[in-house]
Amino acid sequence: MVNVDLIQELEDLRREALQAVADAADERALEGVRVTYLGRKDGRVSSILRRLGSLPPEARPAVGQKANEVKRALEEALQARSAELARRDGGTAVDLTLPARRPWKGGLHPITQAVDEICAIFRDLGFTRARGPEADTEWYNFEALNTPLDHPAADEQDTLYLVDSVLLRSHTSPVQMRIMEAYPPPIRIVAPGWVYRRDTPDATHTPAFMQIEGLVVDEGVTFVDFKATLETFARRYWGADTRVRFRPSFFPFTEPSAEVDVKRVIHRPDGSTVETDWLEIMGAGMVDPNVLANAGLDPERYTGFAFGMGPARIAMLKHGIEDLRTFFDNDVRFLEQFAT
Ligand code: 2NM
Repeated sequence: MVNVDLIQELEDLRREALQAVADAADERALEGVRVTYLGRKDGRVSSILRRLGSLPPEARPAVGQKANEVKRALEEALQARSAELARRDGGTAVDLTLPARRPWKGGLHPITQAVDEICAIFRDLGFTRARGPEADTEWYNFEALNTPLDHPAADEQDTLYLVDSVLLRSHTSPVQMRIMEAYPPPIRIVAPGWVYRRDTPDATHTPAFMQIEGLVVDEGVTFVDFKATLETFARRYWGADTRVRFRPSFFPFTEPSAEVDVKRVIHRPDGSTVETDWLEIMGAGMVDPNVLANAGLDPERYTGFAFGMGPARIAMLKHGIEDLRTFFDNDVRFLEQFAT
């Protein structure tokens, strides 16, 4: 009779335990169920198995078999429910429908982007990209460009000399001098590159900075060509509705000289527009006859115009960046905003 009672008890235990497994709301509750029925010390199925030895011998096989059957069924149910809970909890912890976070693979520096955009516009206008040495002589950097060595621009205080009469170029104009010497007109070039000045870094100065200068020399080049070319550039870069203004200025190597300013039209998302203040984007002018003569060109036959700008300044205006130094901190959090 004992074995019949125990077998009935095991059947009841199975039903009760499987229900408890199904009701377990989380992994903790499930572990509670496991301990209640299968716990090594006081588990209700375990203790029946432990008591097997005290049963009459003829009752042992049937009770043992039933107890093991219940134990296996319970173990399977616990495992299945655990997997089910993991799937459910996994589903709330990780939203598999979110787009993956892509690692940043790098991008062109915002100054490099500005250089490329500016050069691409001049390329459409027939200009070639030209390069030259970053260390050059006083002749190419100053004297040939109509800038005597006692001129304030040539002051040793402002220039990084390497050895006597050899210095880090303070502008890319020496490139234009070398091109004029090496190639006959017509000349249409842009010369982007690093230039160096003895400056203390602040929000608007760095001792090394990127410059783009341009030069056009041919027979019959006039002030109209000069204005039209730079106006076309400004409108292509800043937008077709940009206003362009030429303000009288002075450079040793151009006469007359001008500062070129733009006034941009900002288009707001609501369709309205607002104009910016006048922004200075470059210096420019008609090439001084002395400069052409220094390059071996006949100033009676040839005329030309030249211009110079700082792509970092252009990038600052374009992106609303306030401090030039942020371009050179190499902080990826800053730079990755401009990656395309
Ligand atoms: C500027 C402004 C005005 C310039 C002049 C020359 C050269 F070589 F033809 F004389 N190259 N670049 C020039 C003229 C540069 O930068 C603000």
